[in-house]
Amino acid sequence: MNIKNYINGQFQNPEKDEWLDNYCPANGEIYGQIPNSSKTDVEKAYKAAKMAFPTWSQTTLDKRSRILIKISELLETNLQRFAEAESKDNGKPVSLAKTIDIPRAASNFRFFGNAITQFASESHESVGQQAINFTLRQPIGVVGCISPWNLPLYLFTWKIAPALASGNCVVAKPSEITPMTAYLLGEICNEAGLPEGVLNIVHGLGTSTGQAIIEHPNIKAISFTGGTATGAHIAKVAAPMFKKLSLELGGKNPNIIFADCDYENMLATTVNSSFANQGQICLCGSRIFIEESIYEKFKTDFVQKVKSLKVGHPSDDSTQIGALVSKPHIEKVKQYIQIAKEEEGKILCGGNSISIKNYENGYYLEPTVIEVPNDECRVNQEEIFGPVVTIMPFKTEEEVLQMANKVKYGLSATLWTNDLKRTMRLSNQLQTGIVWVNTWMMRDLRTPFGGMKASGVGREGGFEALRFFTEAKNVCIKY
Ligand code: TXE
Repeated sequence: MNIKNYINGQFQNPEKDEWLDNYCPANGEIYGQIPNSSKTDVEKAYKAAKMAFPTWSQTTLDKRSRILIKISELLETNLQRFAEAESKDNGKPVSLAKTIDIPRAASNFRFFGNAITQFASESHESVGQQAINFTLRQPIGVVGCISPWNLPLYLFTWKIAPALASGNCVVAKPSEITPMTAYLLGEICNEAGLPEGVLNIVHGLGTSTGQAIIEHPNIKAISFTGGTATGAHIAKVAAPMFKKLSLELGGKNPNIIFADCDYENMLATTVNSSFANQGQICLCGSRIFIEESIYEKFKTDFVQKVKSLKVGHPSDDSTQIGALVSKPHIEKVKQYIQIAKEEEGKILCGGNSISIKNYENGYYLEPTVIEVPNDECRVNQEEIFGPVVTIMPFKTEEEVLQMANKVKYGLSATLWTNDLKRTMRLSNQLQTGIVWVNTWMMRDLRTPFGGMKASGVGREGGFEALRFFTEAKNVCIKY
């Protein structure tokens, strides 16, 4: 199935008629083409957004909210269709897309449709000076949203929904590897009555289409989720143009397990936090540190559970691990397994590609557990972003804290303990934007989401996102 750009409410071919192949990771076959949009297409999208801005930014909050909630409802009505499309494009199990990705995309629109009706700005009375200040929170204008392939519609809408709710018009680009659900979203936006030009979706490579968005002099804010190297490049391009930037980048998150934890709950959640979505979530706990006294027990139980995970075709209901997203990506992940061996890591289970009957060319990999000799080896420091985790024991709280913080990333950390004082000490000292205690990936959309260090700049979620997508203007009135 071929897809098109969505510009000014219409589906359009790219001006230069350049196309990219779209692969199905489950069988390795090309199943459609997508535009590789040029600067000209991005300019068209920008112009449509600019034209739409005066009216959309003056549309009442009630009306904006109703339209966003309508989009949310339509996504729910089309759950099966969207989940199948997401799975076909990305390789994730349909069951996962149906329970996580698409419901969350719907929640993003519902949440920000509601949040904008509760968003308020500050006022400051200058006591003794007969003056009052108040803050106007005004939409920025035309903003750019660029998203990755791991949670395609989920992350695409996580940016678009707050941008639209706060009155901006958007030029958005999904990952060229997983463009399908973003394409389908255009149809839903028309059906929900989103005025033309308010949201424009252009498809293509990061280096052509994405580059044209970040370089555009009048696209004044960029919200990006993706790799750290790309984030650094975007920052370099955007900084001299003084664009507002929100960057959600990679992670290499510690999962710290103390002997006093609720063991069964920890074990089940750790399997999930290691391998959900084939380990392709920036929040996956890919470095597992276990307190020495339970290390051997954990090792045996964990490996046994991981070995029983079913790798299979994404549309098979019993599949727990689907296909990785692309051929280059599975090659990259396999290279890390090789590096682990060279670094004297011990492969406790997994490590090999899997051939699934009738889908022999799909990108399937066994979930892999590596026992590492130290925390400084490459597989423990670099983001692999696949179904691969490392495990190693620790002796003391101080030691594990030091290892947890000794990476360039700082997105999230998971802590398993029932000791409240320890929870507080570590939560204070972990250098991450998110700390989960006795749980993983439990999300409340009102909370600030994002990372420190090489994991990014800024926070998304709740009012943080609405603040990002607005300019604060202070008005001071002397009376
Ligand atoms: O991401 P890219 P890639 C990590 C993960 C992965 C690595 C690289 O480790 O192996 O990043 O993945 C667009 N101007 N994460 O190469 O390239 C691109 O088209 C503007 C973590 O697939 O960063 C896509 O839409 N845009 C991550 C988006 O950026 C550009 C999720 C992300 O692609 C661009 C995915 C440019 N010059 C990968 N170049 C997470 N944090 O969740 C690329 N893009």
